[in-house]
Amino acid sequence: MSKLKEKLAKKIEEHRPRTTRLVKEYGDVVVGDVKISQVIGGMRGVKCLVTDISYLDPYEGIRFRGYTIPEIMEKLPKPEGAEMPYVEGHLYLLLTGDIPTEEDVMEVVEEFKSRKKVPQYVYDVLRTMPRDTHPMTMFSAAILAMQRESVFAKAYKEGTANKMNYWEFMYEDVMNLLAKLPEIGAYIYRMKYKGDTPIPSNPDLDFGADFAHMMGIDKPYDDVMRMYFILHSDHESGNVSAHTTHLVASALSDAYYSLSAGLNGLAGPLHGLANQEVLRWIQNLMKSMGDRVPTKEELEKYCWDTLNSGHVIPGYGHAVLRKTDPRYTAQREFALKHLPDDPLFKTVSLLYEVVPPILEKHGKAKNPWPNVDAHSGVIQWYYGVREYDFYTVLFGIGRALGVLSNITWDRALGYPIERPKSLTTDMLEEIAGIK
Ligand code: CMX
Repeated sequence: MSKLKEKLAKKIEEHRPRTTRLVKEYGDVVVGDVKISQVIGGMRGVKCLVTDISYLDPYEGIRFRGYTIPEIMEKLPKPEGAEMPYVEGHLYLLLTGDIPTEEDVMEVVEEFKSRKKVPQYVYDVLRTMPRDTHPMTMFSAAILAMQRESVFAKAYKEGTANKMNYWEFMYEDVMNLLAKLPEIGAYIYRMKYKGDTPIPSNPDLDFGADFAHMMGIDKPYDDVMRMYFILHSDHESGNVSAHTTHLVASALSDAYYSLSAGLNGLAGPLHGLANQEVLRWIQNLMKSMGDRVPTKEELEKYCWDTLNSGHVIPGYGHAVLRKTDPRYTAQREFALKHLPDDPLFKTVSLLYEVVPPILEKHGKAKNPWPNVDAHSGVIQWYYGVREYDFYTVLFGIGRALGVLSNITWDRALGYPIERPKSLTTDMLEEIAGIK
């Protein structure tokens, strides 16, 4: 057993009595009321999920296992000469709750290396799809195609899996799957956009560096991607990709089925696809200006035109956050250091000044501030990844770290199949006293 798995086993043993006690002794304690507006309104704010992996405070933003983004960037071990931490160290933290030592991280790096070979049939599946298929469809299909590899599904079928050891099989699937995602993502990119010239994985490189290598992009893109994958990893359990992955896994579907489903949710324009939408939206504007940075007045007009035509301003607003997303801030700081004079970055910075007061005046969005997607595309664009349809795949590789850690813990803590109750409109009218 790997040291990470051993540590996880210990953490799970320690944690299980807490969950059992809450259910058995305090199961009837009321957590909160649910209003009709929440029942109809996408369950906003209803407290009905548990995760210890990340917590999203509306004003402070995300904390991973209790650590803010700046703390994560400072405390996690980094490769020599790198600005950003190992992605593998972040996974260690998400799974165990502990900051890993350099040695702990190197073990995960080695574990990934031993699991990263992608089966040939995955490439065959990708190659049979029409080349203009959206890269998120390809990414999700590749993951689903690998379901036959699931050790969880095999153990369940053979009867060796039970409620106490489900997590051990889930862990194996999770590690096998995560190790392969950079190669699948980069393969889709090079096949689709770079004249079908995939670059083989370099077995000596860590997660972020190997991804940059397979994309064919030089330093500091390895650091860009380490930052990117870490920032996008987890955002509590209620967002569409996390919740879907958790929900599907609650039926004891394995990690392949669950992640593929979660990614299909990430592919929606109100969720992960917003980073593609931001770039498309800004590019349309810049094209109409002859590729120059628009003035503040021009940007204001463009924002109002967007709103008045009934569309959202992509990259702004959030269901939970009520301030600038710290994931936006982290990327902005990187951009200020590495690409301060880039025209696209200048436009994004100008939008940061222009959009919040407009959304406030517009009076609909509860949060006028930028979210992570407002910034992600600009940095990719600067380093040469200009095919913005691909951006959500990058988000998906990062998001997999969080949602797969979560479903490992879901199985460890014996969370049951999810099944909220529906009401009819008649019933709601009766509750409201109007029927
Ligand atoms: N531009 C224009 N209108 C917006 C808006 C924006 N950026 N954000 C919210 N609104 C509108 C909503 O569409 C809604 O309008 P209606 O009452 O007409 O339906 C109203 O303001 C209230 O919405 P809200 O409670 O503030 O926001 P929600 O929790 O319903 O939705 C989100 C959150 C992110 C989907 C929404 O802010 C949005 O559509 N933003 C633009 C897309 C985006 O950036 N998505 C990425 C989010 C991060 C991620 O998941 O990746």
